[in-house]
Amino acid sequence: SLGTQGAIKYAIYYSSEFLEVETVTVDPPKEGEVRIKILASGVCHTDAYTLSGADPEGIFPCILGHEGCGLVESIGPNVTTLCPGDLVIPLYIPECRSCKFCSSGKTNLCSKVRTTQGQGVMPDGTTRFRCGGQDIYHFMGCSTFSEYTVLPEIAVAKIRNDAPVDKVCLLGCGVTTGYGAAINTAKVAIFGLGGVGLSVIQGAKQRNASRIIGIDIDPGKFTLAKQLGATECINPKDHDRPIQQVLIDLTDGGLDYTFECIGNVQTMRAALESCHKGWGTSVIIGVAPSGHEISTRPFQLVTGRTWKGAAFGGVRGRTELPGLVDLYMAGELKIDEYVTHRLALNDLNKAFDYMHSGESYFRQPIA
Ligand code: NAD
Ligand code: DAO
Ligand code: ZN
Repeated sequence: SLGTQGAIKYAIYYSSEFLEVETVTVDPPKEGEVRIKILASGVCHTDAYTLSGADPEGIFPCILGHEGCGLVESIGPNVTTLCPGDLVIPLYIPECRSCKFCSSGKTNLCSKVRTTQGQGVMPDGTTRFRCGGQDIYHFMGCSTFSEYTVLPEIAVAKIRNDAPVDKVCLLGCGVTTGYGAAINTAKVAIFGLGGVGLSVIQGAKQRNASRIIGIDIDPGKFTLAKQLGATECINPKDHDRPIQQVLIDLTDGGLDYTFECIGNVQTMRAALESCHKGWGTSVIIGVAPSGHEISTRPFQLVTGRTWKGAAFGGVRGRTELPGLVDLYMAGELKIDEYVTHRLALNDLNKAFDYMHSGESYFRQPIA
């Protein structure tokens, strides 16, 4: 229920091993905050990872979800950039435009609310969710698996009001993460053809890459990868040699850029070692399980390869998401192709089942 209005609404919070639908009170926004009516949300591996209990930073009970879209329902005091009725995308990386990181012009990793967000609370140290007299924590500062949520104004991207919410919600994480990370370049390889990898393909195509090689152990992903711009696809299981060797031979010495979109430290190594000597750059996008470490021979770096990474595609959410929505509306960025199932909030556990079973996530043919 809404703190001030008493209407009954449902939200979802963690309870042992699955998600439960409960009635949750969502308090009104405090100073610098907005309350959002969530209209659509994607389901991402990071939600599943935290739900599984393997995430050492998971704080429970919480409301999961971080890939959403909705309408501003009400605003707290001193909110100047948003009004009730604005269509918005919540941001797990905010954009305050004043911290050291925002001011640097070099990164999107705004630090303004970093500490409290990691603790599952709002910037004033308290939570806006309560259930049965108990405080419920926020997740990634977003908690989009709820009919209402509260975010700081600096963590909300206002977008055009005519965008379809069940599509552009995917710009809240996966699509932006891949699309934003792509760079002007010639020859690229993408390891992992899920939502993130497919979006790197779209970004590479838009930036006129001459050769876009998709790599996945599931050939069911190749049809859509090619449809979105991959010039060729490779299944490492079809080869006896390590995939880096296959790629180096295929590309006259290696790729200009490679992107790891799996979250596996072995493929991170393969992606680096597939880069061309002297200039190749490998970008880590996949999130590896807690405690896993990357390795390679240092000579790989001595001989001019660069190893780097990006979060949320390096995109500054408030400034850049409206433009990505425009690209989608103009037909230049594909999102519809990624939507495999539509479920009601009550069926959220099914959405996780689909994701794990591979029935979802862009596998062709889709049942
Ligand atoms: P996904 O599971 O949909 O896609 C992963 C793909 O990798 C699958 O198609 C799978 O078949 C393939 N794969 C698995 N093992 C492989 C191997 N050894 N070799 C080749 N292919 C292999 O995942 P997604 O939603 O696209 O996300 C990809 C990664 O990006 C995840 O680790 C996710 O946590 C991460 N991510 C990072 C950010 C960020 O900001 N850096 C944001 C969102 C997601
Ligand atoms: O500023 O220290 C920081 C961390 C910012 C958050 C980075 C999140 C990157 C990956 C998240 C995966 C989301 C699905
Ligand atoms: Zn900042």
